[in-house]
Amino acid sequence: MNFAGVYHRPESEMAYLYTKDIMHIRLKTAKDDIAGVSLLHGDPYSLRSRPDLPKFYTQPTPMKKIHTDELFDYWQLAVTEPKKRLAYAFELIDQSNNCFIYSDQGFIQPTDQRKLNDANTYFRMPYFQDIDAFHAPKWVEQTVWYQIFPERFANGDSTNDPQDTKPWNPNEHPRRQDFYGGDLQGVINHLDYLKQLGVNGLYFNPIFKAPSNHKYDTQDYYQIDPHFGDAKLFKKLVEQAHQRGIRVMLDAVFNHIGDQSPMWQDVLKNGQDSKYADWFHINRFPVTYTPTDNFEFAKDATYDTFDYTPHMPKLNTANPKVQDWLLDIAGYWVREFDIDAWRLDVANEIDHHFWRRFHNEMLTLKDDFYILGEIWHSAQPWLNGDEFTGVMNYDYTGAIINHFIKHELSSQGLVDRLSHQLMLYRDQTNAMMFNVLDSHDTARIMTLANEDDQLVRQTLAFTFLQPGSPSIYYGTEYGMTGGNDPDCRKPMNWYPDAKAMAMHDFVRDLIKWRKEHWQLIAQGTIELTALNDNQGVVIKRRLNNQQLIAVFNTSSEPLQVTLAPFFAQGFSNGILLPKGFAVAALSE
Ligand code: ARE
Ligand code: CA
Repeated sequence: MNFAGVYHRPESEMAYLYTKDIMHIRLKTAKDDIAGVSLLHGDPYSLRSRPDLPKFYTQPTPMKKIHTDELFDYWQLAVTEPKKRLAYAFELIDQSNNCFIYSDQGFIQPTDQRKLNDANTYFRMPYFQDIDAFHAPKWVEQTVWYQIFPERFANGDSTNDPQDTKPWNPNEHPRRQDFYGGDLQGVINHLDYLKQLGVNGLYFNPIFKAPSNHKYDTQDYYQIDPHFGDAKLFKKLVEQAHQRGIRVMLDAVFNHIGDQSPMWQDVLKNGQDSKYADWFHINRFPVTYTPTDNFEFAKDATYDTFDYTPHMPKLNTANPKVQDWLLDIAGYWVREFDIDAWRLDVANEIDHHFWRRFHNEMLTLKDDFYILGEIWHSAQPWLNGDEFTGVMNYDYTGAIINHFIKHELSSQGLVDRLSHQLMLYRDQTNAMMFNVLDSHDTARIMTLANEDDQLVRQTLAFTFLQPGSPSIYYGTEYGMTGGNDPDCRKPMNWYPDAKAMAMHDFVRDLIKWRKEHWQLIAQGTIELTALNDNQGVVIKRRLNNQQLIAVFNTSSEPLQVTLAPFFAQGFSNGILLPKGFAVAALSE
């Protein structure tokens, strides 16, 4: 037995409340090392009161191997305990039939009655505290998101256009400073379009007053940018979206503020004497500042910034005054405008202390509020139930692109990667992920796929079968193209040709399917299998009697697939999958 490969951590994603009285327990062991794992479990107090019994638990309960990645096997079991307090340990049998018990005191022999009768031997969940559990807002499980970059979605009011607004041309390559006149009225005008497409959540890039076209350099968090509209119009937008069953998520840019903000301007003017001096991370006075796009400048700046841009001085969120102010802003848009979610910009560079306050305040205002962090790497520290509900799943994006499109990751590599990611989080957290193939920060999937429509359809279908909510970046439904920022921000193509319409109908059907089967996708188990010789991937989802099998041919050749091993019975055998195609079967 590879003892060093065995790992468990209480009260983490390896031992958590799934519902208020069901706990999920996980164990990690070295890949292919262990033949079987069972859980010894019971109420710790019953052990003390019955010292005569050899074991306080009844029978060890077998755990299921639910995932495997490059290095490890992952075992899981759902348990409950009438007294809502749990002591547990793992009984492991290796390939040569040796048995060991893995406990809070390390490995012990199964014959060691003295240790087995000692409550302190066991891992503990001292009490099932529902208030500490990770709670997933139900509506998110049923949501298909649509991301809108407001300056580029639709121009519904030419009277608010910025100076030098360019004609709306979806084929043009936008430059960094260009304006095209998109606004909130444009979104309102297309709410019925979005409703027909089937999406039921809108994620807006920033809409507050800011000089740039992307508005990540906020000047005033309490004001809608005048080029987009005003508070009254935004209120109307939220109301009309809600009437159509569509939720609204805004972008909270709290890591930094824009250099045109009154706070930063005051620091520039008054230096150390500014009442905002400790609102920022200033390393030395006097503050030297050159408003330039040249990132080289900020490498030696006197203050901390987002990335190396002088336009975005970093806020000191450890300062209680800054915290109170940001929380007031966050609350204002929930209370007064009834938004349903915040997406948190550069969420990983802001302190956990602030995010815990943020979580408490938002959930007090709306108990099913969704908090989405922008984090590009693994995010366990933020996803324990007291900070974020989900993160933008760019880790997933990378794996999909590397396998389906770049072919730098094998089928087995993809399965390993996705399985690994799923095991970083609680099952209910996986259902809260925001799964994107592209966004305003990346090249568009159509361009990455070399404009191969079929390949894009395949990655979309694959994404819609994953735990988590899929998000469509505006224009993906019409197969829009675009390289990295700013090219991925072209004006929306409102005059689709036949090819674009075919993609639209595919996306619409996929959304409809996802919404009809939300329970299976959000709550069902998932099994991923690589097909031999790097030919593709099989996804198996199951919830009660409902079962879905989808086979994706990701090789460059047609592929003969025998479905029999994946199904108990009843499905036809030997389907020929053309290159870049997927087949799915559903049994109710
Ligand atoms: C753009 C260009 C720069 C250019 C600058 C000049 O990207 O190359 O020099 O303009 O003006 C916003 C705008 C961007 C703008 C940026 C700075 O949308 O167009 O940059 O402001 O002015 C990391 C962060 C992540 C961040 C990305 C961009 O971790 O939080 O970088 N994303 C958010 C938003 C952006 C926004 C900002 C932050 C700033 O979503 O739209 O930019 O408010 C790897 C790393 C990630 C890294 C990622 C992308 O995978 O792991 O950490 O994300 O690459 O670079
Ligand atoms: Ca306009």
